[in-house]
Amino acid sequence: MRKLISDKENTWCIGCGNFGIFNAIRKSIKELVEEDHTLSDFVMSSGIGCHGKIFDYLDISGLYGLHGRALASAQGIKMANPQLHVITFGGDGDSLGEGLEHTLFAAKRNMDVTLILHNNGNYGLTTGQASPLSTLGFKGLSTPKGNVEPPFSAINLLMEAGASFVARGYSAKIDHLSDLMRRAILHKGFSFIEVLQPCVSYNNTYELYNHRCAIMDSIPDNTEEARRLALDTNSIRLGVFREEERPVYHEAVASRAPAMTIGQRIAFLQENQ
Ligand SMILES: Cc1ncc(C[n+]2csc(CCOP(=O)(O)OP(=O)(O)O)c2C)c(N)n1
Ligand code: SF4
Repeated sequence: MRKLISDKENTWCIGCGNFGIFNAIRKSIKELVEEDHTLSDFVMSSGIGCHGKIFDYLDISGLYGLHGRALASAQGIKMANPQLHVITFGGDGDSLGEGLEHTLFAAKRNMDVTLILHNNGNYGLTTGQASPLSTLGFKGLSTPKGNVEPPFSAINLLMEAGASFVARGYSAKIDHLSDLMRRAILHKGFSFIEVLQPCVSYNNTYELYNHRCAIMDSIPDNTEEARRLALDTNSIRLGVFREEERPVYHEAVASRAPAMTIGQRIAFLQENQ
């Protein structure tokens, strides 16, 4: 496990839910490496924000994206080398505000990458502005009298866009979250995990989640039932909402064009610059 921690100083606030996400992904990767993977099978991209600092702390290869553009980088990486498991870390502002279009289209085309959404319900790094997932009434720097916009349902939005694996975890339930991450990484197609992540400085939701989160025993029977469960705020469901197989983008593209090795691709790009 120690191998997966870089030597960079960690500046997340003490108690931040990002630590749980960090520990869960390390656990998933460690287990996969102990089975039949190597560390070089995994690559990450991240957005900009407190969540994005995971890029500095997690010792695997990757690319630090621009704000909202982490999935654009991830898709490029996957197209260039389909053998890799590409894991993207995004914030609720990053992936559903600045980068919403990349998120929806990656899900629509069933790009074979994983998006782990650190949902802390605000823009943490820039000190507490409202995000697309901030709750009604959320008080922060940009909404001192309370947020008047209802939030998106991240789960329902991604199901509607076409994500083939959709799940929700909680950063304080590390074993459960790590299992979800493992399933998401191994899933062939676009996999999305909304992680409920308390931000102790601007949106401390530990008490709410500790009381209301409930792990589902099984995947809902159909999309309608999944949607209904995803919206329940009294019993906040954790687990997999959808897991299905459908054609993935890089294979669909490859089936229409002769396959090229990475070397041939680079030569092709250089010749056609
Ligand atoms: C294009 C662009 N717009 C705005 C910013 C400023 N900015 C940096 S981080 C951030 C908010 C990040 O919020 P979120 O994605 O929810 O991540 P968190 O910090 O909460 O983990 C913003 C607005 C930026 N860096 N780039
Ligand atoms: S501001 Fe919030 S999200 Fe950012 S490190 Fe601190 S607790 Fe975590």
